[in-house]
Amino acid sequence: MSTVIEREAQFCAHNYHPLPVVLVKGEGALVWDENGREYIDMMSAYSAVSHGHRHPKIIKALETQLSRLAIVSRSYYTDVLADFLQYACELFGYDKGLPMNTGAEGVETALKLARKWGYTVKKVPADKAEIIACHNNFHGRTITIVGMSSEKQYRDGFGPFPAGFSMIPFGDSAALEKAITPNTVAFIVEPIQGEAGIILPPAGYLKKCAELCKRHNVLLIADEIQTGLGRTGKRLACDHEGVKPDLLVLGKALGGGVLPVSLVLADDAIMSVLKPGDHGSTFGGYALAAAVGMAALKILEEEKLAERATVLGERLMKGLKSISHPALRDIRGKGLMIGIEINPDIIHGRALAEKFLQHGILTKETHRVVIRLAPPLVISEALIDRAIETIKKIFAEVQ
Ligand code: IF1
Repeated sequence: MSTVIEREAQFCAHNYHPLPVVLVKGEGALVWDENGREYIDMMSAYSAVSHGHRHPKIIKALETQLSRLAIVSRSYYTDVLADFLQYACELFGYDKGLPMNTGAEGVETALKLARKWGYTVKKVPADKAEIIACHNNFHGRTITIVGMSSEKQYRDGFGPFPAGFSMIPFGDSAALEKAITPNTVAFIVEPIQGEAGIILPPAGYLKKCAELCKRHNVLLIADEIQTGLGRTGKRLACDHEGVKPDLLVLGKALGGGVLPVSLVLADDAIMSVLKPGDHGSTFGGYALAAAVGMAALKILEEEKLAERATVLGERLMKGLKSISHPALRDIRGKGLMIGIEINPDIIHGRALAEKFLQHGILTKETHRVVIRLAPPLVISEALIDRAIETIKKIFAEVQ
């Protein structure tokens, strides 16, 4: 009788290389495998589970809505979408939101809005709109988005790519100024680069980029799909610099750890370029998503998840920085978005992630040399301390 792992390997495309564990239950910051073994989740499904696994208020909102209506499509109104979008617009200070599902769909929506705004408002010549992105960005996996990626593996075999995209070094505002042309309609950036290995830009970088975008009539698109919703210790990572992007893209944790929910927020000057039928999605803004998205935002505020990320992030960072080991190259991050960079000559990221697993911690390496630590923002101090003690033990074992 083949195991679950063997059958997933047989019937699922091999587009991932999962760690050797079969997870069956989650609660808060803990998950359990098929043998009943407990793990501290320090990955939160790539920051989609900031509210913790199966947050009671998320489950309640989902079950309540599910008992009434799941989806009718945006061909009709429902009694929950306006509540969700009004709450989001008032919370983040925008006129309107365009609801989608995955982060990539949110990014694609922002790119389309920027291009159409470029042609109808900025009067860029037809099909000449240019969008600037950063080297080592990660904005999703669609052909357009990997077309503006510098990561070879994300592009190989998927060309040709759409025109109208250029890339500049992350963290260098002078490079942005040089790259802007009269046809530039937008600059898209992650306030902290996640997949690239938790890369923080120099202080003031985002503010400088916002000023340059304003000066050159270029839209600033902030991809806060991973950094947003409290993860870095503020409601949005842009809040650390008081930057208000023209287009704000949210995702991951907006789905409360149960559904894919993404959202693009903008003011009417931009949103009004879209007419009925210009853009859409079967599930975008459906009743379940609106109910869960509303609950996710309310919990963010009521349980002060951003403040928790600051306090618990400092505790975790302090504990990690007390570890000294030749394999440790750098420990960096903001709030509860932390990366441990290691020397791959001593131990590879994957091997270290497997050691973490053996010691009861779920995490994942990125680019072989960074272990990402991003637990649910609801994690307790006790579990943070247990994770620190465990990580100390792990490094004590690494030769
Ligand atoms: C994979 C990365 C994390 C994202 C940002 C948009 C998206 C993501 C800043 C797209 C998604 C996920 C995708 C997942 C692995 C994971 C990841 F390593 F790929 F980059 F988290 F760091 N913007 N990130 O981080 O959102 O369409 O996935 O909902 O593709 O392997 P999505």
